This record gives sequence, structure tokens and C-alpha cells, in this order.
Amino acid sequence: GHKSFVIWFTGLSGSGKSTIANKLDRSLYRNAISTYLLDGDNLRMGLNSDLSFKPEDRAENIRRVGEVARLFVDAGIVVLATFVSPYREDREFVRSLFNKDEFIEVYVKCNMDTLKARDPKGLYKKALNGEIENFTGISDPYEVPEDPEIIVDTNMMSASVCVKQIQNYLYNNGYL
Ligand code: GGZ
Repeated sequence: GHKSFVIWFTGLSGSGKSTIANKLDRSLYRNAISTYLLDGDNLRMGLNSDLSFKPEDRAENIRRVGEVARLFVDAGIVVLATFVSPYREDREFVRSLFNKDEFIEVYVKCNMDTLKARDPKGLYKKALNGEIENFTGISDPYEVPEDPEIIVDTNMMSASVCVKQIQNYLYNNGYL
């Protein structure tokens, strides 16, 4: 079998984390790799339904997801995790649960102007109108990753090209 690891996608709401992770997931599946996708939207409906978007609750959200990812990796599964995970300290905690070669941080980068223009769920509009508290990038900070393994820029590149970039990283570093 293959070795298991986590690909941790961090970036603002609407930056493209889920789209890229879903495409990558399908491509890994076609390569007979066992994967599991942990997503902010679905985890917050169940395991983390008690948590808000206040800083201490986001920290707890990310802590729990990190521990779940650890369990999946122990079970031999490749985890794709997509969380805004805006605070550096919380991401570093998750990283600390893994060996160096088990954790790949992908910063999904996108301009605020593009995010406001895309805004498929109308969240930026609401946040700008003050209808959503602690909205990342508007009324709450996003701490840009200092040394991520991969940066994909979704202003410049399609989701397919971003997936290709990640696949190249995995191939060049012996993950595939
Ligand atoms: C950021 C929020 C907020 C606030 C609701 N700030 O685009 P989406 O809708 O589907 O992705 C966002 C998701 C973020 O949940 P995470 O668990 O990934 O966040 S964190 O890692 O910070 O704990 C967005 C929606 O939830 N959403 N309110 N205030 N995103």
C-alpha cells in the first residue's frame, strides 16, 4: 500500500478549497488511493455543531478536526481537509500532530476583490452589511501561512490547474 498523510487546505471562504479538494479526491480515487474528505461545512453540521466562529471555538473546531485526521492517517487513509483555519497557532497545532512528511499545507490564495465578485453564497455581502459577525477577511483576521508546502492561486489558475500543481508536488516528493 501507499503511505498515508494529510493535505490541509487553508484559505478564505470562497477561495476554492472544496472545489480543488473534491477534484483531487476523485483523481486519487482513480489511482486506487483510499481517501477521506473532511470539510468545514459537513463537520460543523455534526461533530462540531456546538461551535461558533468565535476565536476559541474555531480553535476547538480545528483541534477536533486535527485529531480526527490523525485517526484516519493511523488507519492508512489519505485525508483531504478543507477549513478556513485562519489562525496560524491552530494550524501549527494540527501540524504538530503529524510527522514532517505526513502533513502538507496548501494555501489556497485568492484576492478579496475576486472573492467579493464571486460571492456565490452572498456571505461577503452579508458580512459587509454587518449581518455576519467575525467573518474571516472582513471582520476577523486571516493569518497568511508563512511556510506552506504548496500555494495555489485561484485568481490566476483554474481548479484543474491547481489540482495538477498539487499532483506534481505529490509525485515529485514521493507521495504518489
Ligand atoms: C468564516 C464562515 C463564517 C464566519 C459562516 N467566518 O464558504 P463557506 O461558508 O462554505 O465556508 C465557510 C465556513 C467556514 O467554516 P470552517 O469550519 O472552515 O471555519 S474555521 O476553520 O475558521 O473554523 C463559510 C461559513 O463556514 N461561515 N460564518 N464568521 N466563515
